[in-house]
Order: sequence, then structure tokens, then C-alpha cells
Amino acid sequence: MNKKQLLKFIALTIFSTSVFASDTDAQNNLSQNIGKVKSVKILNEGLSITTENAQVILISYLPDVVRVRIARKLADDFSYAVIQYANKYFKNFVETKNDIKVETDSLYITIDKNPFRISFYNRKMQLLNSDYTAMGTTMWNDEITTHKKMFADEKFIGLGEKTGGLNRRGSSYNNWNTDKFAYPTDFDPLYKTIPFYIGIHDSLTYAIFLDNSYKTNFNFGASTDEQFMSYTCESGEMNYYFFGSATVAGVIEDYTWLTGRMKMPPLWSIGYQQCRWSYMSDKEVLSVAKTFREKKFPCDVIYNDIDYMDRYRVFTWSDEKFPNHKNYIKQLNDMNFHLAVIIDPGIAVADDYTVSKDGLAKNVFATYPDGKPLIANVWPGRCNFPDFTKPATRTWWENNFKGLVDDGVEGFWNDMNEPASWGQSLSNTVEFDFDGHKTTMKQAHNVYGMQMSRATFEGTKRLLNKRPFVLTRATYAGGQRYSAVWTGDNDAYDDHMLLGVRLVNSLGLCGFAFAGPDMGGFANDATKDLFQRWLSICVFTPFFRNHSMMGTRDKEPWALGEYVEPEARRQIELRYQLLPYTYCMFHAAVETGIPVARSLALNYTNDEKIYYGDFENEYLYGDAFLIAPCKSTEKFTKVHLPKGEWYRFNDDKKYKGDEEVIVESPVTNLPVFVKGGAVIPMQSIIQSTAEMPSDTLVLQVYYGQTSNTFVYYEDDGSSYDYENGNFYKREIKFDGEKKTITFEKAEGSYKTKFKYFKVLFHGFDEIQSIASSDGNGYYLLKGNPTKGFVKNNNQMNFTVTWK
Ligand code: MIG
Repeated sequence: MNKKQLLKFIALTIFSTSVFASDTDAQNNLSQNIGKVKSVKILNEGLSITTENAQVILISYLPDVVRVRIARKLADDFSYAVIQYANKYFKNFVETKNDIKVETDSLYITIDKNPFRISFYNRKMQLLNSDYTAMGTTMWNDEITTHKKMFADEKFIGLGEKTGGLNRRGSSYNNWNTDKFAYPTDFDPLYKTIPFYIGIHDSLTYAIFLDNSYKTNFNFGASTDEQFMSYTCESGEMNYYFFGSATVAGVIEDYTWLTGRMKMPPLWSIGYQQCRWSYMSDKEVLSVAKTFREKKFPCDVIYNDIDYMDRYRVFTWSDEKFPNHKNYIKQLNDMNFHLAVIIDPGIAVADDYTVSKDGLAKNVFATYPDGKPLIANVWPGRCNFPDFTKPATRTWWENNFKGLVDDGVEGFWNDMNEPASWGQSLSNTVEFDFDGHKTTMKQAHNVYGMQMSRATFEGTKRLLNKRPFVLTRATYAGGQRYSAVWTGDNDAYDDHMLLGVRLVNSLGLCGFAFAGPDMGGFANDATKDLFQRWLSICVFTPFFRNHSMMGTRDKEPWALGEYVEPEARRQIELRYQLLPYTYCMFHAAVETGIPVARSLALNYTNDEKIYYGDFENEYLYGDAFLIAPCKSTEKFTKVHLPKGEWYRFNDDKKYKGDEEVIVESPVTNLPVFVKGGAVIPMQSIIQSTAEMPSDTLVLQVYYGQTSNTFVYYEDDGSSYDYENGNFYKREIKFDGEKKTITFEKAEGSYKTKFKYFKVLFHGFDEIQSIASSDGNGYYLLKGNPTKGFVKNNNQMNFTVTWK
């Protein structure tokens, strides 16, 4: 640098750091780039960088999880989503005139200095993700946007409960939790905010989580010439986590490590659930419950929607409609039903209502800037709204569940917590505690439902001293720690049913493993065929609940008449036979965050066809099943079977995989396939999870030229003792090449309820022998070479071999 250049450099540096630059930009209303890097400081867990117009912090959480914070001025660090802390994973920091380089054991990170542009590479120096060179990060008043390079073949999946296709490329989405009755199939935004997406290009995978609860927007190249994608925060910091794991499963594991995973749900909550707006009296509910038992439709849960309350006041009962509610609940329990009740956030403003008086006295409500509680109209009339972002309010809320818990309620359904009200627009000036980081509705709105479900879960878990079932409509990233979710007020037509499948699959990619739609459609009446198709899909959906709106016709599984009844019964029975398998899949979600319903993008990420409109609804239900949902009107369906060997579930017909097939799909036979090498534990038909199945667990084993480990898991289904080792876990290893099935030793202190394994072989050649590894012969091969019984002895590993 000569003297002239040096002077120019100094002048530029002084100029660009002075307030004039930003003033000019602010005056002309244009956006301002964060600009060049001025200085870098090394922190314990990363780097602190000052640019011309912003502060940047880059810190590591895992070798493949790096966080980027950018703002004019970084504020207090606080998050409702993240439960982990930064750690020291950065190494080999190098700063040159033009860039900054730093690495972890998994990533190389480069920051161009003039101006600030960041790029992430894997250890093979393949570019995973980088800022869009022309724009990078820009600010406009309080708004901040990061622009990322979009690769030619890049696909985007995730973002939780969002309409549209599996591949989000070409679409734009907003996050502002919204109550939209009978939402059209392209409506946005819906009830939940989960700003986590996965990018796929050049056979590489990465993910980004934008942890900002203000209104945010994701534009996946919707309005550009496909050079870049961008995400924008209306206010607050640009605060994102970059995930550099090599697979979709890997980024989901890391994301759910960061934001948490669900706990084991009560076993009964994965059975069949019956809801309706509303069963109007104790007599009506009891009669529905009796009919389930008489007609032998298995069922575990029944609901009270809003009409069980006194004038819609939460934590009360209507004396008229439920005169002796304690006894009513006992009668349900005696018939092996668990009761779930709806709890809305709006607290009626009324002098004769203890919850209101107590709440006002304890200052638990969200307030206007003048200090007075927000008032809006919803079911009970004029209501105050608890500030669930305030610790004291959460404690108050938790304690309010004592009465319900004492009466025997075990399921808690949080609705209207976007928050929703008549008119659908609460003032943005409303103030919230935000756990001591006082803020307005603008920042609190999107976490409101999550914090409500948090207090509901923590309270009922403590009071019950076992697993509650909590269901919420609105939530935010990380809400999977507290609650299952349903996809709100859907509508009874085929396309909505298929949209529901995509919503559930997308929620699964983003941490929410326990999700489902209103089976049969909430608004309007399903045709018999639609009902039947929908029911058969929901057998393979993590959350299985039949629900419908006030004024629609009855929709209990017998209500649509004889045409539907036998098949509906068979479907619900299948759900119950599959419970041991489904429970294992929930266990996987608890351990790793891998969802129960898995978009094919999870396992077959680089198979182009799975993103086609014709196939984007296909998913794996756990490790074994491939479900190809189709309309009720489709008697034949085109299915894409990815690479591998497949069997049609109903008749064992074999398919070679990596092919498109046209299969029969009457409403009585949903296209369901089983992967070669799969192990599927099934039990006998029971009417509710309170009943003991027979003592033989049937393992359906499907031949495949592959190896596969199935983790069989069981626990008491209701307590948290499994966290202290009280579970039964056993690996079942299938090896198609060595021609063995090996049962490893059982782990854990829980005693399984199954005395015997019965192995059913599908697609195998002759079974040669079944022998225990210690030679003591824990086997019985009953004449029929395709069936074997094996004694379930925890202490042994034994191996089944075939020719
Ligand atoms: O304003 O509680 O999505 O499942 O049945 C409607 C009555 C309020 C909306 C929920 C729906 C529930 C209904 N609720």
C-alpha cells in the first residue's frame, strides 16, 4: 500500500464507521449492508467480529453446529427454543487481509472481509452453504435479512407446518401463528412457527434454524431469478444456527439436540382417540364410550371440547351438563378410557370467577402499556390472557390443574393459543415479561402457544406424577419438548387429507414427532370413502384422533354405517396390533429426534423422484413401512418405490424397488409396503392399552438382501422410570447376507409383558434351523418351515438362520 492508498484506506475506514453512512441510508430509506469487517476478536467459543454497520458473533455448539448472530448492536442472549450451550470447537483461526478462516473437526468456515460474507464447507472442502455474494446480510430499520446463494439443483424441505409441496423451492412463507378455520390448502401462515429448514444440493445436506420469534419470512427463491434465497426478521437479531451434518437424519439429530426432544408419551395416547365438538353431556360421552366397547372398536381416549365448562370458563365444569363430573370420569376410567379436556388461554373477566380474581390479584396477565390487562373477546366473552412468558404466571397456571388432575383427567388440549380472539388481531403494543426480557406482542406472539403448552405440561406432569398427554395447536421451535400437535381446522376433502400428510411429515422433519390431523376432516362431512381412506392413513400417523366440528354429522367409526364399519374396525385393530412397533418408533424419536412419520426425503434424500408432485406425499412410518397416501377416489395409484426390496403389506407381493408401479388402491386397501429386511413387532388385538395382549409378540420379518438392526423397546407406558433404566430394550439384527436373525441380550430392568416371540417369515426361502447361541435350544420350529416360536429369555442371545 502506498501513501495515497493508505490515506484513502484510512479515510474510508473513518467514513464508513462514522454515523453519516447509516444516516444517509436511513434518510433515503434504502437498506444498508452490514459492510466490511473492521476487527475480529477471539472468544472462548468463537469469534466476535465488528463490521462497518453491525456486530457479528460466530460460536460453535458442536463440531457441525455453528451459530451466527448479527445485529447493529447485539443484545442479551435469550431463547425459548435452545436448551444447549456454546462450546469450544473452533480451531486453526487464520486472519489475512481479505478473509478470516476457522475450522472445526467437521467444517471449514471462511469469512470474506470486504464485505462480510460467510461460507461453510465440509471437510472435503465441498461448499455446503454461503452468503449470496452480492447482498449478504442487509438491514432496513429494525428489519434484517440474510441472503444465501441458491444452488442450481437445490431443494428446501422443512419449516414445519407449512402448506405447499415437499420441496419449498419457489415459495415464500411467513411465520405469524394464525388461527384459520378451514384453511385453504395453500394458506400461509398457519398455527405454528418452526423456522428450521434443510437444504439439499449436489448430494450434500445442511440445515438452518433461525431462532427469532418476531414475524419472519423465508423466501426460497420465490421472486428472484433463482440466484439466492433469503430469510428476514422483522426485528431482533439475525440469529441462526448452521447445521453441517452430512445427512437429513444427521441434521435432525443435531437440531433436536439443540432444541430438545419429546419424552416418552403415555402408551394410551398413541392408541385411537375420539373427539368431537362437542359431546354435550356426561350421558352423551358415556354412551359413546359404551358403544366403543359394545361394538368392539378399540379406543383409549375420549375428549371434552369447550361445552363441558361453565360458560366456557377454564378450570370449571358445567353443573348442568356434567353434574357429578368426578363420578363421570370414574365411569370412563372403569371402561378403560382416559379423558382429555380442552383448555383455552382466555380467562373470562368476571367477579364471580375465582381463576380471574386470583389471576388479577397475582398479576399474571399480559398488559397494555398503561399496565391494564389486555382484554379481548373469545368463547367466554371478554377475557384476559395469561402472560405465559412470565415465570410466576406459569407457576400459577400449573397449579390451576390441580382440580382436573384430582378428578382423573390425564389429557390436556391447548387450543386458541396463537393467541386467537374474535377479530383475530390483538394489539402489538401488548406487553410480555419474556422471562425478564420485557417485550411486546411482536416478539411474544409466536412463542405464546409454546409457553402455554410448557406450563400445561410441567404442571400436569408434576401433579399427576406420571406422563400427561398434552396437545397444542400453536407452538414454536422446541415446543416438541412439551406437547404433541395437531394441524388445526382442516376440511373434509381429499386434497386436504393429502396436505395433512405433508404437514405431519414436515413437522416430523422439524422436531415434532408426535403430530396428526383431525382424522376425517374437521369442517364439513366426509364421504364414506373419504372417511375410510383417511382412517387407514391415520393408522400410520403418530397422532391418531377422530375430530369434527360443531354441526357436522356424527363421525364415530360406526356412525357412517355398515359400509364403513367392518373396515373401520379392522383398521383401528391394526393400529392396536402395531402398537409395540409404533412405541419403538416413538422411543427412537425420544432418543434421536428422528420422527415417526418420515418424509422419503429423510432416507432417500437424493432420489429426485420423491420430490415430484405425484410422489411427494409418500413417507416411511418408522423403519419398516412405506405409505403411499392417495385420494379416496383413486382405485389405482402410481407409487414410486425407492431403491431396495419392497413387499405389499396386505399380500406380500414383492417389488424390486427403484421403480414406478401402478397398484390397486381401493379404499379398503391403502398402498402400504414393507421394506426388505424389516422387523415388525405386533401384538394381539386389544380394546384399549389397559388390556393385556396375549403373551406372544409376533415378529414379522421380511426378507431382504440387506442388514438391519431393529431396536425393540418397552417400558411401563406411564411413568418416567425409564429415564432411570426401567425399560426393556433388545436389538434384533437381521442380516440378509449372512442369513441370520440375531436377538441380542435384553437391556434394562423392566420385565417385558411378552413371554414368547413368534417369528413370521415373509419372502424367505426355506428356514433351516433355529438355534440358541448357547446350544440350549430355546426354539421350537413347528413343522411349518415358515413359522417359528422362540422363548423370550432376557439372558440369551440367540440366532435364527435360514438356507
Ligand atoms: O373457535 O373448541 O381447532 O379443534 O373443536 C373454534 C372448539 C375453537 C378450534 C379447534 C377445534 C375445536 C374448536 N376450536
